Amino acid sequence: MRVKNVIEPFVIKINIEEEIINNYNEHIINRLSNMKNLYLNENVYEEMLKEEDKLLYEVYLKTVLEDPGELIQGLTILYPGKVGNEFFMTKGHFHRIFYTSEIYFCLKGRGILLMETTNGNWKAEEMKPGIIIYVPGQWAHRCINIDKTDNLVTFFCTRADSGHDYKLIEQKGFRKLTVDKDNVPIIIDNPKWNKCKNIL
Ligand code: PAN
Ligand code: ZN
Repeated sequence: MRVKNVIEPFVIKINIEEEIINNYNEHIINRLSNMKNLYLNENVYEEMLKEEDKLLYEVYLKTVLEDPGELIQGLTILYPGKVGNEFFMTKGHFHRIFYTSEIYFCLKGRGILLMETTNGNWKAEEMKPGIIIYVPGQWAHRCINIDKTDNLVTFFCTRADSGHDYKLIEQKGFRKLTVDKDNVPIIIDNPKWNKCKNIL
């Protein structure tokens, strides 16, 4: 039998009202300035940034050993808003260990989970309380908040060492975007897709 460090069982409590977990050990804050080149309307993006480096989403993580046998869990709170007519979203990523999968469990709000593969498949799943989405390995994933006022709160769980690979998304973007058209969220082709911007 493989010998590795044994950790103690533990419990996480989600406070849905407060939108927090009790024993997180990492807190990530993402602001507008972290989303350079990801939104379609660059002029509106720059104008908004001049006014305020708005808080777009926060992630509370419960990390354990970065071991393939362990899991990482957490809560993402994505605030409502738009850049131009494009809804606030997470950056989106592939996993560093490409074939690792993930569970998304929506607890609050209304959103879209946009997923795509490097060979051109894409899928958009509705997020609302009670919906659990299985994101298989090799699929990039991004949350979009399509509500005008409510936060989108999602619990996630993936392999502890799955990691994040943001490079491809930062360079190419997602093939699809979610925009507000006359008060209806619609998914459109991303005209900027693959216009390879080197933002590093
Ligand atoms: C999530 C995401 C989290 C933030 O924990 O990392 O929702 O999204 P970005 O990492 O794309 O900014 C996850 O999918 N982990 O693998
Ligand atoms: Zn992920």
